[in-house]
Amino acid sequence: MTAQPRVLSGIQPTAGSFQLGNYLGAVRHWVDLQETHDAFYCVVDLHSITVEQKPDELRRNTLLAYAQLLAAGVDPHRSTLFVQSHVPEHTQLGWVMQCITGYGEASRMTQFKDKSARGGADHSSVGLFTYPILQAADILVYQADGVPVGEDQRQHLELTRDLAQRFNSRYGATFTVPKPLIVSDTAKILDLQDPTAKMSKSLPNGAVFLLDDPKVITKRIKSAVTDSETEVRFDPATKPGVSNLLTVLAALTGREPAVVAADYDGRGYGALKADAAEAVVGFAAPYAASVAELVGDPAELQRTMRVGADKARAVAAVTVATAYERLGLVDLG
Ligand code: AQP
Repeated sequence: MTAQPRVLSGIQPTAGSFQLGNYLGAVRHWVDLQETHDAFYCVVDLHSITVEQKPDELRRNTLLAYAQLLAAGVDPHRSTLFVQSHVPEHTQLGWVMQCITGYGEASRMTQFKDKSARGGADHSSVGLFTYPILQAADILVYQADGVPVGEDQRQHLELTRDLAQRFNSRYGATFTVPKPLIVSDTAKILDLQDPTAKMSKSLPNGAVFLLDDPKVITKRIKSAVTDSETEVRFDPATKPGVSNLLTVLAALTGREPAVVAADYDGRGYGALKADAAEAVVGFAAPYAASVAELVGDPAELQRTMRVGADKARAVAAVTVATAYERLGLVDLG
């Protein structure tokens, strides 16, 4: 039997709940990828501290993020599901990667420019600046073959590939050079109040949080910004708000947005919003119940986390030892 290709992905515990875009754009695909890949999934808590977090909230959000991945269908027996800070090899390799990254190269990362613009560059941490380099280490430390990427992460994966190739050519073949994994129908979900921006945990006004009360979710979707026309049509360029609702409803019902649009011929935006809200709540309500059950048993959750961390470390430690040896760092024997 040939080994399955390895895939790596992570999610930040930057809020008490995932938003709808995290699920439709990433996590639901992670669940499917378990069928065909040796999957490594992590809650990237070290990435989340690149912006200030309150310690109690971070602890709670990390447990909730881990529980949400389980509730969404990540199977800890099939996949390696862990918390990034439980595997110190990420930061060990992260330092090595920083040392082979050019300052100018790091400066070109557009996500830093976007995220630092929100709070002002003077208030941004060096960690936010070097975030993509730690992300490269996250991937390379597991020798991942593929990384499921949305458009927003493409540049970071390119950096990861460059760093892997640079290390390999300087010190000998050490890292698998990962490829972008193009997942079909990866939906990019837009902010409900500003459909020119992507939905984000850190922009809570326009986000649908999956662990919110169904009434809150419904209200959020019903007050989504649309446009001054009345025709329901899938046209992301000129009708981003309506198209976003169609994308959500289509993703949750396994159809194409343009096909979904045809159901609303002559019915208007109210009917579309009501159906989109019903579909989201139909998913979110049992999901939230399952998360509540999982966090209600912290000892079991911790046990599952420990198994995941041990499985991850077994792989990561080998990579770091090899990289250190290639670099010329002295081994204690
Ligand atoms: N709106 C979105 N549509 C589709 N996919 C999305 N993802 C995030 N938002 C959308 C995908 O979710 C995965 C995990 O994301 P993350 O939490 O690690 O970081 P992020 O992309 O920065 O997500 P957020 O929600 O916007 O978090 P904050 O506000 O903390 O930065 C990724 O695969 C991402 O593509």
